[in-house]
Amino acid sequence: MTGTLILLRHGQSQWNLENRFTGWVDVDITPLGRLEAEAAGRLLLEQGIQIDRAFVSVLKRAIRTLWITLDEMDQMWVPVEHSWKLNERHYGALQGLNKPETAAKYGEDQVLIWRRSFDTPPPMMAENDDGHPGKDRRYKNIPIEKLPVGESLSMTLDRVLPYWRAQIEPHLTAGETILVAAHGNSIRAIVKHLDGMSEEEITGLNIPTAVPLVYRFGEALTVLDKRYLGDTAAIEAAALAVANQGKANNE
Ligand code: DG2
Repeated sequence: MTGTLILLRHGQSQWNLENRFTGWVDVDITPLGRLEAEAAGRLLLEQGIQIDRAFVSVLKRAIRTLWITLDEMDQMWVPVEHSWKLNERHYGALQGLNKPETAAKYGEDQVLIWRRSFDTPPPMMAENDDGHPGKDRRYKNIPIEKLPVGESLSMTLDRVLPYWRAQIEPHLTAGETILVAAHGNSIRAIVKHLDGMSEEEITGLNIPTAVPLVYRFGEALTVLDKRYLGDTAAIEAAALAVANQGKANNE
């Protein structure tokens, strides 16, 4: 048998709570999000999981979730690599908007296309927007033309996958246990790849906050099995709640 992968979406963020499109905006997790991250750590600890290495985006909701989870496991010493390639999809001009209000204005079908279609990007962020990633010091070493101003899931996959193959896969092949702390859509991109999901199938996948998703791999990184840790009914309800965040009456 080869390695083990744990995919972990961050705990509830302030904008998850307010139901706003977040993307690359660097919002923190809420007190509930911290509790969720602690619970994720306890679940991993109960399974006796020993992390060899962690990977995380450069957004604080994922970073803090990783810290809290590793702290709960008393494994804060593990090497951690940060990369913008694991960031949430860039939600373009939608960033900051309230999801139900956007659904009331443009229609639930349009919001569903923006949130869950595979290859329709959101409206792009203006190049002179104050929130343009080119104005953010953490991205200063990345050529400006590589910085997104709005991404579909397909575009997110195109940046995540080369990073996955080059930086993460070799450690799984070497038999390590890897924790990846990231975001709803950067995780959906990885799951689409690992599960060989079609563009149609991936539209129905919603990732709940801070629930460890554990993959075990066999030879040539074939997936032996995958499972969420925790109470199945609660996890299904949490995934449904994520799906419903784009409904017009979901305040
Ligand atoms: C959410 C996902 O990202 O939103 O950017 O609003 O995982 O960083 O909270 P996350 C956002 P949906 O695609 O589920 O609307």
